[in-house]
Amino acid sequence: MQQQRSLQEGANLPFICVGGSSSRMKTFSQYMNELLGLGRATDDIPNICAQTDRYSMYKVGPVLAVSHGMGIPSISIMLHELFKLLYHAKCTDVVAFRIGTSGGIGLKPGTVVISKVSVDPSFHPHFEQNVMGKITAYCTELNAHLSQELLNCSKENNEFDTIIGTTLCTSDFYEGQARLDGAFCNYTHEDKMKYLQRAYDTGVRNIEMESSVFAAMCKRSGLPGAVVCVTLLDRLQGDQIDNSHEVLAEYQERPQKLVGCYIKKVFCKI
Ligand code: R2B
Ligand code: URA
Repeated sequence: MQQQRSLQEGANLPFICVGGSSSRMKTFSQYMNELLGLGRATDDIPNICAQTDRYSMYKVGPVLAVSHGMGIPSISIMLHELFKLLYHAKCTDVVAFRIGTSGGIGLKPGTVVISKVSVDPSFHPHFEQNVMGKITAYCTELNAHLSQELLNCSKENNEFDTIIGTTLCTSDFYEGQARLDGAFCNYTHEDKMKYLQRAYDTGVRNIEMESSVFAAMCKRSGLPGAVVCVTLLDRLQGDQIDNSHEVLAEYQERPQKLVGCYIKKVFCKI
């Protein structure tokens, strides 16, 4: 029965999971293989996009895990190509997740933030797409039902703090996120703290670099989408990520666990 189910769901690919790092997406596919009892040998899940350096792609049963690199342009290219692939493969009822890392604002490091909406650096809830000099603003709200289901998974597991909050999406890690430790910095510690406080006051709880276009493209294509990112540090306390490698590795498993829990629940009901 389990085997039959996995074959059926393999033909239709309901769960798209994207994340920045190629190795993290490989680990995620191995984790999902175990969690869903798909019975593949761990080292027998190949990168099916190995011919290109653009991204890595791993398929296990109903899960397609794809890496997207860093920043809006990088994820945008991958999502265009992925959505075309889903269209030509006639996939239906697809749900999309971005799992990743972020900087927290006023949160204990290791807290997982499920994005309610992604805002731009001026705190507007939209993604501006410039096409031939004409700017169109696309809505960046994430799917509320899916976000709530993910939060429920966290409550059931009760392993780490998880909240639903606003996510700030920037085009730069340093000046774009008000860091003081980049190569250039024309503002003061006080300016930085004012900006981060303003972000917090508008509901922003974490900062990362891809959620806006992910949210906008999911909405445009009608896919329910969720963004689940762990916070690696509290930006109100500093700019540098200084936890040990082991601690950071454990933090990065947290979004995978939440999304895995949700997928398992849905998969086992099918
Ligand atoms: C989180 O971490 C990366 C920057 O270090 C970026 O891709 C993101 O969104
Ligand atoms: N990713 C970001 O974009 N910012 C951080 O501070 C940490 C991870």
